Amino acid sequence: MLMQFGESLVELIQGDITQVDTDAIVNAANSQLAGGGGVDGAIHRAAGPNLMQETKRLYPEGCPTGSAVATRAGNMQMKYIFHAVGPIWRGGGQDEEGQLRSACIRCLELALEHNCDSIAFPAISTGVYRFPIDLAAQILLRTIHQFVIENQSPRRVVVVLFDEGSFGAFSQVLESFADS
Ligand code: AR6
Repeated sequence: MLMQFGESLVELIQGDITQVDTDAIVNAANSQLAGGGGVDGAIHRAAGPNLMQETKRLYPEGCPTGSAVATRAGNMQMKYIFHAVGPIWRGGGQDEEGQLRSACIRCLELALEHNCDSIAFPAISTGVYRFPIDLAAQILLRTIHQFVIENQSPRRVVVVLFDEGSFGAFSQVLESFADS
């Protein structure tokens, strides 16, 4: 599914983010940047052990929740990985929405800083961290919309959904942009 946001094209696909052809991909990391399962595990497996070495060297203190840091992409074809730390869902009263938004904004800023014309996001926080998928879709897509309208960049934003349910939730939210 495709939609034009100003000068930028936003694309939803179902698949594996390690296989996309964008300049940068976003990882759903933890604040220790310690690696783990889910999309983080898949990215580290595809990138190889150099990724963990580089991450530890550049960011020994990790990365705060609601932010993101950049590394190269090891054995993968993209230029960068932006390691975003989304919030753990604790019911919504602990600024989880604001933290998801700021992690997403930081990734888009990193794309600008590193001259990336294209970036791919996974559904940050919606796996192990249990953020509700519909709310996550609204936050991610609204944040992307606002950022690309204001900055005319990145020109291509791909959101990669791993499973059919997530793809359906994001598709519904993206469709609602067509009516607004
Ligand atoms: N490509 C795209 N999306 C994927 C892939 C993939 N290869 N694999 C899983 N997903 P999660 P979180 C989807 O749990 O909730 C890790 O252990 C998945 O289906 O990966 O932010 C980290 O180290 C879900 O929709 O990330 C942290 O400790 C989405 O990616 C913690 O989990 C996010 O699920 C972060 O939890």
